[in-house]
Amino acid sequence: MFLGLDSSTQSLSAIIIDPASRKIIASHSVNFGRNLPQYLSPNGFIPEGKNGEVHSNPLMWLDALDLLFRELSENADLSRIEIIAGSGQQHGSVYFNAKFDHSLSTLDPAQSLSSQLSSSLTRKTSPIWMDTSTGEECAEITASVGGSSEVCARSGSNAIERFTGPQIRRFWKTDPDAYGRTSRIHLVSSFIASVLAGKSMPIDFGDGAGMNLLNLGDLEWDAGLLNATAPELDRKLPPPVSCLTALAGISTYFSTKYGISSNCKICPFTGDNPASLVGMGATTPGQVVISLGTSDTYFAAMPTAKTDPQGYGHVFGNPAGGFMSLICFRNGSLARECLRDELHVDWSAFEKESLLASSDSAGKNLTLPFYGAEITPRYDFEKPVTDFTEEQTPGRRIRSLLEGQFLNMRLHSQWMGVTTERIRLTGGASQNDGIAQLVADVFQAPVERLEVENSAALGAALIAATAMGNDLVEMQNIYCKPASNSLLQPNTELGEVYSSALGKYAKLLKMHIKS
Ligand code: ADP
Ligand code: XUL
Repeated sequence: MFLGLDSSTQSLSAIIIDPASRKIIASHSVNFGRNLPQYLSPNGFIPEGKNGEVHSNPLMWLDALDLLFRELSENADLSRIEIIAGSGQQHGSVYFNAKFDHSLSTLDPAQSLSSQLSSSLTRKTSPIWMDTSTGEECAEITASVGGSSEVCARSGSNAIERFTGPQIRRFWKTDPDAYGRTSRIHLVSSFIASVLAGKSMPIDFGDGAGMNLLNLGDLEWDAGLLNATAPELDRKLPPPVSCLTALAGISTYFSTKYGISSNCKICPFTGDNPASLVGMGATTPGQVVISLGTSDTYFAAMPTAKTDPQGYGHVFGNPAGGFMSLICFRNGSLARECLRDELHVDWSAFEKESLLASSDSAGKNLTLPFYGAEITPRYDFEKPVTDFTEEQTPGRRIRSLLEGQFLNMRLHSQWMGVTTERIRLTGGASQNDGIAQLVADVFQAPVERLEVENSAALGAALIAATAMGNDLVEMQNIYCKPASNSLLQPNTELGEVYSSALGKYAKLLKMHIKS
């Protein structure tokens, strides 16, 4: 059996698979807000941070780990788990003093993880991906290395506020003493893997690429970026490796306390998006994943390594080898909710039948679908911009907003040069057939939704099975199955309509951003 873990923003989840029986044996989740209310983080982070700061308490992640294993061990036989792999929310970082490695190797099963590791932290809270406080540090790193295109060429992304390098620089600038006392900096992913292994684990390429520190050419830490970020950083970072090889055994803390076999091995953990790429069965080019969550994300395996000339998209490592892209759109469900509330309707107005009623208007009315600041494209929008050729009825406004969102996505993913053979849709809004059909129509590709919802934890379990010698594609064929009746075919009559709307959308966007 193989265990996949995902330590995400709001919860820690586990999926145990048994490839021999082709079954999922157990899945379980601990919700930080609900199950650990003492951390006062209802959504997994400390509310009301100042100056764009969004932090979480790493002790909460440790308590979640103890709680998850306690509850899992009550419901499943953990002695049969051969390998554990996992993923973490990307970009978040955890800071430790020189005592950390010794504390990890001598953990007492009679006590909790958090009580034993808290004195090793040099920074009590961890900046996470929602943090936007590092604009100044991004500018400094960019200037020091020689411009945005240089940072992007080396690391796969422009310097980005939530990325770990700019966050580390800000820590060094604001608390140089604590930075000086820090001898180990982990990502959320490598931190959780280290705790399981009882020793510091390396950082996986996939997740490491979200730091603005990894050189994608040689997959080593980039000396120029390290120097531009903070002093002596090379000594504080674990080495970068692939997540596909189990490099360590389980620590005696976990084997004694939760009945895991002492032969169980641990893989380096990856990021939640690379793990999701695996769990969505999309590690080969041509398969695109669109996640319609709070924000919308578009990610896909890349046929060849290249970077976004406009600097909006990111390049991360693909756990199956090569690279993946990720493009994040801040105005996702939040924008859909704004229009829904403005029109005093519910989600049924976005459903298939309602959208069919406005199908004659396809591509005729344009909306730049942004209710607030956007990152793709980067611009401080205040409200949607419309250019309608027909009267603005509620039905047409909904169609036009959704078309605008997916045209914007199509426009800003063109640089990847991917031929979209199939789209796998996930996230809260993916269950809405109307929205899913518009994705199929705008991209002119079939859309599917999968049976298993937690794609990152599933992907991690598949990585664990692959590390044991199973074939990844075979594992994906077993576990990444479309839910029955979830396939939607594009209306090919709209192919021309949306190709022409794409050009008009691009023109409107350019005009607005310039003005
Ligand atoms: P996240 O993981 O980013 O927290 P989810 O993937 O759980 O978000 O998606 C939650 C969002 O899904 C909600 O904010 C809501 O706007 C949207 N949503 C839920 N149900 C529907 C629906 N039937 N139609 C459209 N959107 C929906
Ligand atoms: C990706 C990103 C988020 C986090 C949390 O760049 O910031 O998707 O990985 O899920």
